[in-house]
This record gives sequence, C-alpha cells and structure tokens, in this order.
Amino acid sequence: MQGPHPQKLTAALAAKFASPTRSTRLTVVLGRWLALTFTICFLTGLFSHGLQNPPSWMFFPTNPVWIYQLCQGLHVTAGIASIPLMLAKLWSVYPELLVWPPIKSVRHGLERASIALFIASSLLQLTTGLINTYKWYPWPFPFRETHYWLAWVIWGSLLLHIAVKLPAIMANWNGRAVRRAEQQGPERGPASEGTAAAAAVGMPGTGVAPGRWSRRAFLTGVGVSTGAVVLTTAGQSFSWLSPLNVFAPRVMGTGPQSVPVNRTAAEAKVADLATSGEWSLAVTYRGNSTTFDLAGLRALPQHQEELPIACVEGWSQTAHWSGVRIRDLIGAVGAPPDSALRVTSLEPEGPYRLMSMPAEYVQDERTLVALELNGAILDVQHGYPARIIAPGRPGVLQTKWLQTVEVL
Ligand SMILES: Nc1nc2c(c(=O)[nH]1)N[C@H]1C(S)=C(S)[C@@H](COP(=O)(O)O)O[C@H]1N2
Ligand SMILES: [Mo]
Repeated sequence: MQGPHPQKLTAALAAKFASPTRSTRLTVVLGRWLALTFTICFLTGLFSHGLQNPPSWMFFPTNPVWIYQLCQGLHVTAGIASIPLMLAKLWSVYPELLVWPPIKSVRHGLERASIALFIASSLLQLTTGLINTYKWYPWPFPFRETHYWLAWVIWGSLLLHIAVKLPAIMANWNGRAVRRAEQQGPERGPASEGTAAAAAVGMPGTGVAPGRWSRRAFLTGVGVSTGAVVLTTAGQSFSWLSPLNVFAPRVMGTGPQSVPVNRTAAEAKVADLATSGEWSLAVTYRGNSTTFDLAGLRALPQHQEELPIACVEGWSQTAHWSGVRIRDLIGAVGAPPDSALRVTSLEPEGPYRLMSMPAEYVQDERTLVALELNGAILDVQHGYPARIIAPGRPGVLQTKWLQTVEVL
C-alpha cells in the first residue's frame, strides 16, 4: 500500500493553515497579555477563596469597604478578557499541533503534554467560569472547589511549559535578534525572490512573515475585541461602566429596592417563615440566649452605612443600609466586640444556612444587622426581617433572613 508519507501530509496540512501573521513574537506577546490576566485571576481568586475557606493565617481586611468588590470585579473582568486572548493565542500556535513526528524527544514530549494540560484546563476554567456568572450550573461537580483546584493545575502546567520554553522566551526577550531574522528571512534558509513574493501575497508554505504590519493589525484586532468584551460586561461590577453593560447577566439598579437579587426567598424556601410575623433573632452568649423581635432591634441605636454587595458570581452594587451595629447587638447581651460569631439563616438547608464571622468584621462599626435598604424596610428578597451587611466581604457571606447569632 502506497499512501502519502506522513511528513508530506502534515507539511501539506500546515501549509493549509499557514498565515504570514503567525510568528513566535506574536505568540510571545499574546502570552504576556495572558500571563497578566491569568495572574490577576489567580491572585484575586486565592483571596476570595481564602475569605470563604479561611486558613489559620488568613487576614480579613475591612478597608476599603469595596476591597472585595474590586477583587471580584478584577477577577471576572480579567477572566472574560482571557477568552479572546486565549483564542488568539491558540490560533497563533495552531500549526504546531500538526508537527511530525508528534513527539521527537523527552523534552518535546514534556512540552506537548504541558501544553495539552494547560489548554484543556484553561478552556475548562474559562468556560465554566463564564457560565457561572450566568448562574447556570450544567455540571454535577461543586463549582468553587473545582474552579479552585483547576487554577492550581493551570499554574502547574504553565510553570512546566515556561520551564521547557525558556530558551524561546529568552530569545524573544532580547527580541532584536528574532525581529531581524524575520525581516531578513527565516532560519529555514535565505530569502529568495520566490519566497518573498509568495509571502507578499500571503501564500502558504514559505514561512516568511512579511514584517510587523500584519502582526500589529492582528494584535490591534485582538486588543479591540478584548476591550469590547470587557467594556460591555464590566458594568455589572463597576458603576462607572454600567451604562455600557450590554452582555453581562446582572444589571445595576434592577431588582426590588434597586438592588439585584441572587437567590429569592422562594428559592431559599424561607418566604413563609420570614413573613409570618412570629420572627425573632436569638443571640447566644455563654450558653444564655436572648431574643430580639423586630421592635426590640428597632429600639437599639440605628446606624446608616453605604456598603456594596459584591457577589462572587460577578456583580456588585453599593446601597444604603440601616440597622443595628453587630457589636452593639452582642454588647447588649454582654459580649465583647472582639468576638467571632456563628450566624444562621432561616434557610432550612444548604451552604448559605451557616456563616462564620471573624472578629475583624464584628469589631468594625460598619457591620450591621440591616433592617432597611435604600430608605425602606428590607424587601423579603433582600433578607427581611434582618440580614448581615459587612464591609469588604463576599456577597455570599452577607447572610439574609437571620435566625441566630452565636458568640463564640
Ligand atoms: N440566607 C441566604 N443569604 C444569602 C444568600 C442566600 O441564598 N441565602 N445569597 C447570598 C449571595 S450569593 C449574595 S450575592 C447576596 C445577595 O444579596 P441580595 O439578594 O440582597 O442582593 O446575599 C447572600 N446572602
Ligand atoms: Mo453571591
């Protein structure tokens, strides 16, 4: 049997996908942009994960009050920006998937394995992350744990990849050599009239990049599309961009009392309990429990604060809250302000039922048991009769429909 030689076949395939815009330099530039967005995602993700699953050394900043809003906004925005960058980067290296033989040496095998792992885990991370901001969970695994561990897989494969690719990266760092080579012709041989002419009309198979213009145009295109997806979605986190918010799932100023709702009272199965009129908040300290009904809470000094809800799912909104300082509330039962708390919700089950509050937030006078939102009694969707609002914390820890507060 006589088929085409595999090497010829892949050469023909590579020629089919060849483009004069592709070059090592393009790949390296896109790689730098991606390194920036991935680093932002990783650091903000670690901080967010730490706030929700605190290790013993975790520190809990309450200043500025929008610190978590910034963290969340940067995380989601950098993640969204990574999508066009990643696609462009994949396009820029695509012909390399066709090299023959597929594995030439241990180093080459390692390089390809690290790339495969990096691409697979990054694509999974970016798509599931994006889908998560739309509150859609079409998968059976817990999102946050998976997202967290996948980030380490990406980082590991990236470090391995960078280690193997170090020579190419170094060469581009003092990029003059490479640029000169591209202008004069490829390493594959001296530029002849034939190849130069072929490159000028974008003919495949020559491997000659015709200069910087098309690369610049391509990078500008990638930059513009990245900017466009960022500008049309970041308004769900940053109010000054909200007029441009076209595609993001959450829109500022919508929802009861002009604040979006993440999970409704009906979804949380608390609507009846919360509105029954029999509600009271139990505050426990050293085994003694004191209950406060709504009138009891209103009888304590009321304070106003302007604080954001910053949801881990990718939206934020600042609002005016009014209610009792949590330190005053536990002070009323004799507990010191530097206590840590365990707070429960009326919700019968699920991860939102129980919330731990480290002493940093309890001590902060801006942490409220909120009874009012934007000048009116809290809507049941926002946690009526009473909810927590604390500075600098993820939205998921701003417990709605309070049931008990236990001083630890
Ligand atoms: N008990 C309870 N508290 C909760 C939730 C919940 O589902 N149940 N959702 C949390 C999440 S994820 C966010 S972002 C905020 C949203 O608050 P909002 O609906 O008032 O805007 O409430 C938090 N508090
Ligand atoms: Mo949230």
